[in-house]
Amino acid sequence: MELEGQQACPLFYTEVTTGGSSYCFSAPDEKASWTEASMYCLISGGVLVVIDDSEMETAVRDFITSGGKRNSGYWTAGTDAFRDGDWQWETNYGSSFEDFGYSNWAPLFPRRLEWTNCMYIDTAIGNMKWKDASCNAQKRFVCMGNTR
Ligand SMILES: [Ca+2]
Repeated sequence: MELEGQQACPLFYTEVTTGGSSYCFSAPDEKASWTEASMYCLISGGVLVVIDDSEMETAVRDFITSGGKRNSGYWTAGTDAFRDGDWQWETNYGSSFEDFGYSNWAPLFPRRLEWTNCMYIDTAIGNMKWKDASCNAQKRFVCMGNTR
């Protein structure tokens, strides 16, 4: 957590700079369902993380790794709850959705099952690939805040 300087991120968010871009991330030390995680991010002043490209994914990975929070899964804003197999990011505080422009699924994922509708980053495997799971599963999560 960065408390010095201009405080570029919301309170309790950490600024991560990768490739000239800055991001604000937060990962509470607890687990929640996907919907609970989304609400938690809203209340804390952010949203579940959206991964637009490989550079941003690197920033998310660096953040997770720097926290020493490996061997877990982290919810992102990715979901195919509306149409199975049609993966989208929840954006604008749940009011709109955008198609995945970039993805990094683990081999054999997503499984395209009606009951696995939320996307998480699996840190149990070293390269942090993406997987789908039941949205009711309890996982850690990464919130993204706006940089000021
Ligand atoms: Ca699904």
